[in-house]
Amino acid sequence: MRTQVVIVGGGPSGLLLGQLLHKKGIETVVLERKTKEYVLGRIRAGILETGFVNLMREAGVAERMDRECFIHRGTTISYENEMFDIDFQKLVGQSVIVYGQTEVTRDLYDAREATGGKIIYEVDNVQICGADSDAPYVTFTADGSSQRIDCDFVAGCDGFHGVSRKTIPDDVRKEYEKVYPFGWLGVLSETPPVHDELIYSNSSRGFALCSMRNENLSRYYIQCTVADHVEDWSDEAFWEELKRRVPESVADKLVTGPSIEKSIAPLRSFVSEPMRWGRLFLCGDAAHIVPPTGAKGLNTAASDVHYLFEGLVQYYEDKDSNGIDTYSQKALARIWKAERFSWATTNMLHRFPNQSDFDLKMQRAEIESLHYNEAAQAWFALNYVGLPY
Ligand code: RFL
Ligand code: PHB
Repeated sequence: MRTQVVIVGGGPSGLLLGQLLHKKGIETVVLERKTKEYVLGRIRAGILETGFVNLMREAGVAERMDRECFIHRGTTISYENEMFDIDFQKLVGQSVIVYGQTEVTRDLYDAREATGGKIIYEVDNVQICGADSDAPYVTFTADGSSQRIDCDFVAGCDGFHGVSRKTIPDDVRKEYEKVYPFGWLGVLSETPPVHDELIYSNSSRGFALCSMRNENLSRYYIQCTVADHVEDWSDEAFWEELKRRVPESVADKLVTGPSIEKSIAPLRSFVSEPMRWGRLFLCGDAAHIVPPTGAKGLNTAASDVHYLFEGLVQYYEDKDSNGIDTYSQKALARIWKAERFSWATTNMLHRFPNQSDFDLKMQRAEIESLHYNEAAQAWFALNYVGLPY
């Protein structure tokens, strides 16, 4: 089999890239390790930047998103019983939207199926070969047989645990990593959200986040230890702990109910450089991870997709390789800023083991600076709504 671009990974990065390229008449094959149902079962991101929204529109897959999403003009931060709003619209003239990653992925799968784009599910033993030559190819097993696809380029969109990044030789690749000594325990419940904006809460018992998907679907998170297991947390224990970590006025309003999903995510900052090796390009979680505190993971994946899409179109339409040659540099410049923001918000809002009294005072001073200083709020807002591409 032959195609122009093999996309390894059928998560949001791979599917969005595939759809954008399809609109330009560039042929792709997507290889996905799991089933479609499995990918759609993962509950992840909720907040999308304008850049992401624009890419969905450009790909022609924004109709349901534009109809069903919720616009968020700002966000709320709390510390103990204090609460304040950061009004993005007023400060930087932009908003974000709430539209779940599950829905984004569903829309992208529907579009790919409607346009007859090829996706091969449940692939195994994916190997990217000849990426440093002019004739790359990908081998894998599917339906019990070994297969090979020859191509011009390979897009490695296979997430943090994929094979693409590891295809880049050790002496070329440099990885930067910070693992945090805690995780997030998340619950999805069919209850009305407790507040009209998201609440990011710093409390002496640890971080909490009140988020949502729609008027009757709430998403809550609490900081937990790395040793915690989902089975150790009954719904009742989760709600009790959440109530202790938000201001009393919020706890009093909280509507609880059975969880329909409960999971623990570890927190990590990670960047792998470079994001290109020959004809292989890394995109999204395959190249970088942020802790979810800044809501940047899927949004940085989207900026990679944007730069790679532009580069590939320039290559095919204008026979100009400048875009793909500068891909890694452009993508990384934006990613490091999102890494910094995610790391800084994580530091500001979580409790760390062995935090000294001095460390706690510093954290408090940082939150108060944000509370009472409009310039600090504008800086936060600029990063939260997303830096320009
Ligand atoms: P994904 O989603 O991991 O998809 C990769 C796909 O590749 C497949 N795969 C392979 N396929 C073929 N061969 C192989 N060898 C393969 N190995 C893996 C996998 O099965 C999968 O389908 O990566 P992608 O597409 O780069 O998308 C990244 C986003 O999923 C991720 O950054 C976000 O979910 C992060 N994130 C958030 N991002 C935001 O922008 N805003 C948020 O509000 C936000 N909240 C979150 C989050 C992530 C969370 N967790 C669980 C880590 C909240 C949480 C709790
Ligand atoms: C979510 O709704 O899942 C969510 C929202 C904001 C974040 C992280 C996760 O920062």
